[in-house]
Amino acid sequence: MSNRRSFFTKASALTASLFTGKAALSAQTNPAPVPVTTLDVADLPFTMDSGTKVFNLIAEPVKQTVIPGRTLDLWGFNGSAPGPTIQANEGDRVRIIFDNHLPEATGIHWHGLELPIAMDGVPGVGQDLVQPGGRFVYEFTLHQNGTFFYHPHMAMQEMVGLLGGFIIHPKTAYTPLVDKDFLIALQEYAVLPNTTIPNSMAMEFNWLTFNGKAGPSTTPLVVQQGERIRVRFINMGMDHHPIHLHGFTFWETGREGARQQETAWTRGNTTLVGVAQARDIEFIADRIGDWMLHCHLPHHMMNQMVPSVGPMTRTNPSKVPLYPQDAFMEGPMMAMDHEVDKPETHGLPAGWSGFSGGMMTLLRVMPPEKYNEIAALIAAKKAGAR
Ligand SMILES: [Cu+2]
Repeated sequence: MSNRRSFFTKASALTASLFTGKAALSAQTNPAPVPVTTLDVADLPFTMDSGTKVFNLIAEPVKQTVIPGRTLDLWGFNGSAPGPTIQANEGDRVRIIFDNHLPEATGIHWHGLELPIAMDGVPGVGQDLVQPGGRFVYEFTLHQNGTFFYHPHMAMQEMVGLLGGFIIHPKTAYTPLVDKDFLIALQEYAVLPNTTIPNSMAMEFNWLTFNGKAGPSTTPLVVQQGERIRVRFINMGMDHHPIHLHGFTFWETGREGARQQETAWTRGNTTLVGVAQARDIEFIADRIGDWMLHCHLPHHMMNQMVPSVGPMTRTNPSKVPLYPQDAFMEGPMMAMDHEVDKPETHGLPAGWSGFSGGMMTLLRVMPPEKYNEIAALIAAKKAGAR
């Protein structure tokens, strides 16, 4: 009888995990939100001062390697573009000490936050410009929760890398609980041949990035089968990006500024992340595989899309009348498996990297033993880096 009871207990637990993800099993014991992971980008550290979280944010020129061999001269924050992710909690008082190490004046806008006008970061309206070498201290209380971001309110500066995520965790975790929560910042750059500096006036872009990396340099999202996953997207650029996930039908659960009530959730496999918008999607990773997650604009799925650099043409087009003559941008000759090798790419089929470019990454859903193998490799790499 006891065996039978335990069987039913296990069976109902399994059913629960299939429908709501593993996290639901611990919903009553651990309602705290999981931290957000921004792959390839650090979190901004903070210190405490009498109950206030104090962050130091520095705008500065940065070298950002988008794929091996292509390092761009961008403007970013604290060494990267996008800048480090700020994570805080609803109800927190935050102080952000902002230093301008750029060669021109700026100010930082907290995109979507409801705060006093003097903290809104619009030079000439709510505050004076922060001059090169200057400092401005922002301080406000967070009464919202959701996916936000920060950027200068200076159009051309927005086009050369100055963006960062600002996550405000709710007081109690959103339900159903997720096991993993990722942030992906969408940016695009127009870098003319023979330069490493983006042309901020251009309307056509050749470097399309997830968290400052173009495929295949983007780090895959590695998750364990059965986990409930949230991915948040933020977009700052000139284009709206239809972000498509293979293999799963997700719920869109949040937009810039707020989590949506459950009755407003929509299902889909592609979410259009417009300029200045955020989109949160959630799904249960119940299907093993290496699934594509990418912007579906064809020119945003490849690298170096500049007409004057000598595109690689298809083989023997002249033999086939009306054969498309344009470049093909993926294939074995584009592979760079070794150059982008990291724990998260462990075990991918040889040559995989020839088929990834631009705003593209992989969602790797793994059975426990393979997941643990990669987790061990990641831990070893971190230990080696210390
Ligand atoms: Cu796109």
